[in-house]
Amino acid sequence: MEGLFITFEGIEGCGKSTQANLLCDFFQSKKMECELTHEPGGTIISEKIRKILLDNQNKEMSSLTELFLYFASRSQHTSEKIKPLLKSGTIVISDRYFDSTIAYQGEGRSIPQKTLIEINNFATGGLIPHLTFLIDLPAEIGLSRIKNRDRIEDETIDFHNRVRGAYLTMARENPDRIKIMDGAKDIEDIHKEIVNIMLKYI
Ligand code: Z5A
Repeated sequence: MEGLFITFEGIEGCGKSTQANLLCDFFQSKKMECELTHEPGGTIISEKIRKILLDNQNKEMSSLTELFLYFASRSQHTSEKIKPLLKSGTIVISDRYFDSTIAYQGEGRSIPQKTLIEINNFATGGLIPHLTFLIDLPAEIGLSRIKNRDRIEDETIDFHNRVRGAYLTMARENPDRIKIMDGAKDIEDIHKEIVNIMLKYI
């Protein structure tokens, strides 16, 4: 049986890594096979690409270089890790995936969405998550939770607010796949809501 592909999305500091970890622990406590991964990264090659992408010193990186590095990381990640795990029936939870590209490179860097969707389909063979949790939070609160800011976190509040807006638009357009969670609630409360939604899928 094919596994489940679940992604967590949101602006930085929204709490998605915390929730992704808790959900994976929940599945494992129920003796279900679950693998936690993240983007950019997730494989040895993709982690090397991640270092280039997030390096604070790479200020001169163009928007298109950035875009193709995210896709290179994702292409390797899906072919080497995500697809084989799904094929073996494992639940795969990824901290960020393609919706991040629509939000950050589409809205944040003004690259047309149609182009992003086409390249993404080419890079991943059209792999779409079964379910996505968008942990929604105002940019000011998210950024205040982060200690060491990387190249993208260093963008302006306006950039991060536009990214948040793009996520909310995507969630409204894909209500069956993308579930909006209130990131301002307590960690445990958000986790319980996520588990309740998950119970309908497992
Ligand atoms: N990016 C892109 O541009 N295009 C793409 O296609 C992809 C990514 C895939 C990756 O950064 C960067 O790449 C990211 C988007 C871009 N941009 N930036 N910057 P990353 O992977 O290094 O980091 P991140 O994904 O942005 O977020 P993060 O730093 O890992 O934070 P988080 O996952 O959202 O939050 P957290 O680690 O779970 O929590 C942060 C802190 O808040 C921590 O101390 C928690 O204990 C606390 N926390 C969590 N939940 C709560 C609640 N509910 N209340 C209070 N405190 C909380």
